[in-house]
Amino acid sequence: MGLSDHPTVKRYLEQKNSSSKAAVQQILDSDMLKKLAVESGADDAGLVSIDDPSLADQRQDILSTFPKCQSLLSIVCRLNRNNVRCIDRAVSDTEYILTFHRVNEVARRITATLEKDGINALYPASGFPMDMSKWPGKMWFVSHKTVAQAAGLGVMGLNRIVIHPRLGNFIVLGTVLLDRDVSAIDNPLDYNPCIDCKLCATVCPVGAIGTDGYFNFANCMTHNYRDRMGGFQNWVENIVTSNNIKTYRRKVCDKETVSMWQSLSYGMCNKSSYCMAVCPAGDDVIGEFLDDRKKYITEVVKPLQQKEEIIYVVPGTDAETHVVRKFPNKKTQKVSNGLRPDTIKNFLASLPVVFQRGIAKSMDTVYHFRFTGDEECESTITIRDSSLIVQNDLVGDPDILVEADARTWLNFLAREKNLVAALAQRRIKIKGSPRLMQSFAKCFPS
Ligand code: B12
Repeated sequence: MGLSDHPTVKRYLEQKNSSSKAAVQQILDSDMLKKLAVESGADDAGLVSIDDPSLADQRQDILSTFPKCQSLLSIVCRLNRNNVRCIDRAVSDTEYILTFHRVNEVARRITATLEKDGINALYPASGFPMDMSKWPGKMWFVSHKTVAQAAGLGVMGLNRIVIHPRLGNFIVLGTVLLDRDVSAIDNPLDYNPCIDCKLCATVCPVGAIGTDGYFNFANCMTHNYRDRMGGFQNWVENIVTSNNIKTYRRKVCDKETVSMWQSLSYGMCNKSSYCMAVCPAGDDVIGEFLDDRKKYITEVVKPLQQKEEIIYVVPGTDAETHVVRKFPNKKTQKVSNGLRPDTIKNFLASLPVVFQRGIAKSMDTVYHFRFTGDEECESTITIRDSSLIVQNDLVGDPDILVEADARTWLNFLAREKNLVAALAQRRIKIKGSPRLMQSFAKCFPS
């Protein structure tokens, strides 16, 4: 039997010639897509083109994963507020776990319906799984927040969470990538629903949210995601480096061991997410705050601030100082966040993520780095006025020049290679005061 006589091939050719297939739209009707999203369980939806300028920095990631992508359908699912705000984090975790699943289900339903109609679509997870082969770099190829903003579904507030004009920040986001253009795209909102009350900054136990809009990713992740990714890696290393049960128990208390079990078996749990819990923005949400602010603070904010709990911090971070200063009722536990670059490219990219601006307050130093061996590259790192600038190439006059064999440098960061030995072997060479190296290390603890 030749291929053209095969029953599947025959049916395909018959169908291809039939009128119904010929009617597949080349441009998708936007109202139809949004209706489909709502019928599939979304609370709101919006559309954006892959050519939208705000997606420029992720276009390549998206197209290398789904080369057919022409437009993106952003979807929003509501979170139940009282669960998110509940002092018992298990109650809030239940809401997060179920809503993240719901977004996946909604996106999957939309994708399946479109695929049945001959339209190619693809949905990435709302959160996890992500491409862990990219850890500790960017493991997601679609930033749902950026897509949602471009599609007019909200704007990132001071807490760096997208705030929907009606539902507030109590939303989980998803995206469906579509293989063709749509009849109408949406415009971004013309205002930010964030009311700049700064409650998110006052409630964050690790001080990750600055009142000036600064966000410390690593400090947030170290505490909130203690049971995931880097926190999990640190737990495994605690097991490996414990030669008996007493040592393990000194490093990890029983509560933490069972918490890890819970996250692994039931779904990811968060240690905080308080920034989302206290946000009063959004038409459906703001009433409680505006009607009686004192009551709102007493009922929503204070219980989270006053909660006695363990806060996970990397020693020497701004987070450690913050807990001691602002939350004497909370206890810090010193941990590693597991963020350990495996390439020089990752090392340079991770610097803004782990930078501790409070520690860098009095610094004014230009570092030149020249890497040789496995990865040859040059970079200028300027730490000045509590801020960090990472540039390619050697720019300006440095206060210190560090020349390092790339592999040796990464092993040193992973604490597998001693700096003194590396200096003696001339695998790392320093021209400048070694004190500046110490100050550098203090700005990027992990
Ligand atoms: C990475 C990530 C995090 C990181 C960084 C958060 C951040 N602000 O970017 C951490 C671990 C800290 C985090 C925490 C939380 N997250 Co989160 N997270 C993501 C993820 C995967 C990508 C975020 C993103 O788009 N960043 C890019 C741009 C838009 O943001 P940015 O602030 O400029 O980006 C910086 C960081 O991403 C950072 N960065 C780069 N590489 C790396 C690598 C690592 C390891 C880290 C930590 C950071 C980092 O550098 C970027 C440039 O400055 C998305 C899911 C997705 N696929 O989109 C969910 C998402 C943003 N998270 C979400 C939520 C709900 C949370 C939490 C409340 C925890 C929870 N309960 O799930 C907290 C809130 C913290 C906060 N105030 O932002 C929701 C937000 C929903 C909304 N309404 O906006 C999303 C959209 C998931 C979803 N499907 O809804 N998250």
